[in-house]
Amino acid sequence: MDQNMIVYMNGDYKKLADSKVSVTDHGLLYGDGVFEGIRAYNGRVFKLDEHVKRFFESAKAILLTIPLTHDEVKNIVLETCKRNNLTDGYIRLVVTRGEGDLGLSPTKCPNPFVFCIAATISLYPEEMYKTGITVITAQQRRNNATIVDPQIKSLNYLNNILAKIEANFVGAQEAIMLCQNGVVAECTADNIFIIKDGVIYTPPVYCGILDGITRKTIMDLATEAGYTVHEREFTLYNVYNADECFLTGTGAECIPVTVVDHRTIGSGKAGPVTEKILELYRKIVTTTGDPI
Ligand code: PXG
Repeated sequence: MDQNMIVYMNGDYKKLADSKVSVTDHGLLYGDGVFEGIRAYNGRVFKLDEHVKRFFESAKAILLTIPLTHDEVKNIVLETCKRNNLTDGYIRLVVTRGEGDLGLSPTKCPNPFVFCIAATISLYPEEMYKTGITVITAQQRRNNATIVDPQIKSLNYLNNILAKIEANFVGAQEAIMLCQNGVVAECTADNIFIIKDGVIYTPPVYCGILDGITRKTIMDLATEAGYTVHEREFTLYNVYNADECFLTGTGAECIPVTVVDHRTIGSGKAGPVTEKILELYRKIVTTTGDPI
């Protein structure tokens, strides 16, 4: 990354080269913290309020008090983009428990550490939005919501990383993760949708998934466009026999899935509903959002 890039760190804007984190920060020692991944398109930050809201809600769930207001966090994101002349890119907003001693307890961490990076992200190549991607089902099950609720966008992503490694091993782009009871949950950094007989299905949040902002945006866009969208549990059988399947996420947008565990999905290329939804999504991301 460009070492001259400007990063927000607890009240200061510094060059990346000078933005150091202590080895005693509990974000590093224990994954104790939460984050957001946000996109900017065309000089605007997409769904900034929703991301900031989820940032505070994740922090509340882990009893971490962010020493800032919602509006202050919004301004940090916008200002970090501005200082990097960023019009299109990826923003990483993070709060860690801060520096502490070598024990687990956060009581020794008086100062949460907030930082924000505005940069770029490697995306799926454009042709994959036509050909679709290949996914496998991971052996690794998604964290159970009674252990660490996947609604918390925490700094501990090992559950997802282990599933991603399984996909990498076999040359697949993503991995479907199942809940403990075997129903489909989500992918490692994306929510999942299937389409059968013109109806759109996505697993409910109580299955133990991240309450994705792209997921919600796409459910709303699809409903407005006249599709029926159900939040309903389904199994791999339903994925294999779907007419279409796509994944949603801030990074992936709405990416078609055309092969799952060696089964071809639908026609084997991006289906008409997926293409329509991607078109609607690309329109809304480039025409709405908070100006930088
Ligand atoms: N599930 C999980 C587990 C995620 O991490 C999503 C679903 C989609 O959520 P949103 O709110 O983005 O629609 C995510 C999002 C990265 C990266 O660094 C990861 C995400 C988003 C952006 C970038 O790889 N995860």
